[in-house]
Amino acid sequence: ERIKSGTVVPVTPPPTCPSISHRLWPEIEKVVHQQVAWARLGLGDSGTGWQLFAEDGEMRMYRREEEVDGMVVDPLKAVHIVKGITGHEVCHYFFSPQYRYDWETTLEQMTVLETIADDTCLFLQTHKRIWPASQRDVIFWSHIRHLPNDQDRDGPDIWTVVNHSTEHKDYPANSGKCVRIFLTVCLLCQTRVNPPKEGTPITRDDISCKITYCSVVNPGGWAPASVLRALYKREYPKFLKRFTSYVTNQTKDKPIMF
Ligand code: 18C
Repeated sequence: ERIKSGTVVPVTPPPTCPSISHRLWPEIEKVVHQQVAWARLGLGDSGTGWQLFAEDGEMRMYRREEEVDGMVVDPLKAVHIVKGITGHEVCHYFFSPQYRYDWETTLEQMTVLETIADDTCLFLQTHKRIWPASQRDVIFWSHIRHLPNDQDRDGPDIWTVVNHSTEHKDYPANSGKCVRIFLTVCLLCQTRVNPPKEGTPITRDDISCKITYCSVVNPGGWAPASVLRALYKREYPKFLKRFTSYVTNQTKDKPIMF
């Protein structure tokens, strides 16, 4: 496909070495396991401790109010069900650098610092500044993974993307105009298929995707709690609605990617 003029094409360096021998690999394995387990727990049986702060159709967002040294680090858990798309598709568009400018509205600049493997990249991102606070940047590894369902034969497979902050010797934190934020994000998706009439192929009307999005962001420097919580309340629903609509639009005329 020809690239339209004016399209920003991110430069993605080729993989450096097999991911298993990469310095970050033990941490990636550990954090992915922890995050998947945490996301799969959902809200627990009674949702105890989680405060609903945004709701729109099938989407529900919950937070726990937490502070570390006076800084808001509220964990967030969101659940959404979207018809017509698969978990593989959702994770593909969330992970792949070439789509990020299309849906990430707070992004100013994204650089792929390293391609660790086809399923693992290291990103440096700067985000839009909110006056009068300092601009924020973040360095994180991002890993996409398919978890086949080997426990429950009727249960759906899982696709996940985990993003987790890390360091990079060439880009020390808080050395320029930006304050470094620290984050852990897990997007976890399960595809449900309504079996179509015998002999007819599965269409997008037969599928839906249950999405769980968990995040913890440390803003890095002090910002008033009320301002941060207002920002979360506005930006997280905006992100999840915009991103899922984007995936729906991107995939509607394409073959289903299971
Ligand atoms: O998970 C998401 N995106 C991934 C791919 O980009 C990845 C990165 C997440 C970075 C999130 C940090 C964004 C900082 C934004 C700064 C504020 C910009 C607001 C601009 C308004 C015009 O995992 C989806 C992420 C959805 C982000 C929701 C907003 C989260 C706010 C975090 C606040 C951090 C502190 C900002 C300090 C501001 C002080 C007033």
